[in-house]
Amino acid sequence: MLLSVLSLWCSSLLVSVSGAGAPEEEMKMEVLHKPFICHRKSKNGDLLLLHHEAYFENGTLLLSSRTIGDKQPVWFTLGIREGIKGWDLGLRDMCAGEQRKLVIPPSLAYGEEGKGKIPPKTTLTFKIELVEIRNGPRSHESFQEMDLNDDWRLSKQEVKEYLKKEFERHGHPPNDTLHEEMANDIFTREDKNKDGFISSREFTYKHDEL
Ligand SMILES: *[C@@H]1O[C@H](CO)[C@@H](O)[C@H](O)[C@H]1NC(C)=O
Ligand SMILES: *[C@@H]1O[C@H](CO)[C@@H](O)[C@H](O)[C@H]1NC(C)=O
Ligand SMILES: [Ca+2]
Ligand SMILES: [Ca+2]
Repeated sequence: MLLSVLSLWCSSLLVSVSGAGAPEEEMKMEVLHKPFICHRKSKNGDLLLLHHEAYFENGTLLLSSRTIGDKQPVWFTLGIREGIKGWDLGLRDMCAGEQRKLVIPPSLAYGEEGKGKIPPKTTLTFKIELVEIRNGPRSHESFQEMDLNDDWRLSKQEVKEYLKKEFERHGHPPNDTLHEEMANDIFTREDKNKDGFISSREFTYKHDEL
């Protein structure tokens, strides 16, 4: 009883949120498999390693990451419009090991024009398997890891420390001259207001893509 009331409430909410007119423009998401254990759920800024298959509405397979290129899953950064809008919306709060089906209308995919083999106004169905989630380079967690004195801004020294650690983690000997050069380069690009620090805001927002 409670459940049916809840789902009724949710679906009416959905309709009111999606707004006037075009209910056919809504994306449909279905969970095909939910793993038993879920340590964390995907959020914007995360790096997602995933397999994907895309189908046309008539059921024809458009492409599959399992058969193209090196047949490996691909990395995708969530929430920065790296791919189509439908992916940014449909791959949130997802667990590693989870499988989803997304039916994505053209407005959230390749639109009125289409692209390559995708005709104009195409609804695409994706089957996505999320293999792994990692902190994106622009994530809150990465910032906190770099901000050694917790003052919510990164000094050049903190950036150099981070570069040194990253080098060691990947088996390269640290190189002060090189880290200094890299840090200078990073500050030239990222320290927008030239106050000598990269603020959490300067760090988090990708400047061109949003
Ligand atoms: C299915 O639709 C796509 C896109 O419109 C088209 O390229 C493909 O030939 C169709 N396949 C069949 C079997 O009709
Ligand atoms: C350190 O980096 C500098 C600048 O890139 C380079 O010229 C130098 O050869 C490097 N030193 C070592 C020991 O790798
Ligand atoms: Ca700091
Ligand atoms: Ca700054």
